[in-house]
Amino acid sequence: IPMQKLQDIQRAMELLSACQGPARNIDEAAKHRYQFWDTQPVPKLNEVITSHGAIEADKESVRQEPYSLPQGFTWDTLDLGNAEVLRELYTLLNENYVEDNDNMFRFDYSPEFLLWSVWPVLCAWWGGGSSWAGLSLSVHVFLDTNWYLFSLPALTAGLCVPQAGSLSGTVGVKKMVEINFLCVHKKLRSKRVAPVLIREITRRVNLEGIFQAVYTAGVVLPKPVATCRYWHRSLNPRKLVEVKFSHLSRNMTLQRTMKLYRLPDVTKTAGLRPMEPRDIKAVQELTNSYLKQFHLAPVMDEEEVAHWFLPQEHIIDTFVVENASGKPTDFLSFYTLPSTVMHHPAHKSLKAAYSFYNIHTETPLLDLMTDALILAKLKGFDVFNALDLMENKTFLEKLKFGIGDGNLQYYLYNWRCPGTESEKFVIPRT
Ligand code: MYA
Repeated sequence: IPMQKLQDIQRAMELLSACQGPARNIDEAAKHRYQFWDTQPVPKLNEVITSHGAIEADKESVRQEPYSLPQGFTWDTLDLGNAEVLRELYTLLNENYVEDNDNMFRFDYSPEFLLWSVWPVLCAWWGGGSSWAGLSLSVHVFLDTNWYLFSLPALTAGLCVPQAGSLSGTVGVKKMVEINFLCVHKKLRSKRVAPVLIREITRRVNLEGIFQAVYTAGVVLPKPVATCRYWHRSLNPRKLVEVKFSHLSRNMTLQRTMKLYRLPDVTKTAGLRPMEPRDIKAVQELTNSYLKQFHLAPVMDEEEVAHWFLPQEHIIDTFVVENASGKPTDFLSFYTLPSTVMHHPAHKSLKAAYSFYNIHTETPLLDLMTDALILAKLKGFDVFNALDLMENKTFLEKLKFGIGDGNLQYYLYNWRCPGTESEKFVIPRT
């Protein structure tokens, strides 16, 4: 093939990759032109970072008017205390939110889970608790009728980030928001709507005097601060094979696979019991002191600990280990996030447990996580998922987790700091 032709093909492929949306890996990202992200206070992909700190100074004056939208669209503030509104948010996400690479499964966040997950907005900024006043930070757009198109709730996170100095040096606490649930209706994709949503949420967050954010994405944007990978532990191998979530390995029959993943019927750690309100203080102390060893981690007050960890059926499970003198010394937690099985005649839903925070001081982590698997199995989950962050790499293979096929990239908005390994990193997502 003549050289000119090769160059034309290469150029065409580059253009194609730019049109195909954001990059899924670093090689694609190197060729992608970030029309929007290049205008934002985030480090460039090829930037070598040795310093720590804000990329742009806190704004003294923030634009007061919302960003303009095409005709027929208006910004709307959701009252998630209204069951009907909550249902509409649920439907939007249920039909349009994140899918796996092969478009076989799509997250199916339950309405109750969404309330749990977007809660920090309510209390952290408005002290609103039951009044739901904080929901003005949820950004939605809808067309003439009540048809919701986009959502982008913001959550707060008091995040412990390394300040000036080395990553392992002195740490400071920076107040930032956590952004999640960015979603554009399938019919409106690739029309540059996402940048408008991101600009608007940034403006609203800035109005609250906050100028940093943390978020994750499956795609590569400028510039990840850490890269994590999901691992999956089969609990119900028959169903996982039937829905093609997993495949039988070579030389394995279904019977042998089921035997391989079999778990005991009872947990092994003495003193393991569901967390109760009387444990809040102890769980807070355990969490904050354990998390200090990591480069980037949240700092939680008692109210946040109560919210994130007190068990709620079909949302969050937390079990503490109580020692002989009645003191909680360790705990495990996992949340419930099913996925819709998109194309199977019989199975419509995959019940997945996601590892949340697992804090150990006296019980070996391996024992704690074995019990997490047993409990998840007893509760009818099909699969137990965990990221390879914190100390998770020490148990993933031993407990027969298999590696997943996509990375989860972690980002900081308007904060420059060197990247960190997943082991030094904590923020399991919901
Ligand atoms: S991650 C979950 C994201 N949601 C989904 O994957 C659900 C299914 N997909 C969709 O709904 C759409 O495809 C989305 C993009 C909405 C993702 N994060 O409108 P477009 C850039 C950030 O034409 P669409 C989560 O929720 C892309 O590179 N940017 O594209 C965390 C391009 O920019 P550039 C993304 O496909 C969200 C531009 O958008 C993402 O119709 C954190 C194209 O826009 C992504 N996941 O819509 C948000 N995907 O030209 C950032 C694509 O530069 C928060 N793009 O390449 C930042 C902090 C804000 C607060 C700051 C406060 C201080």
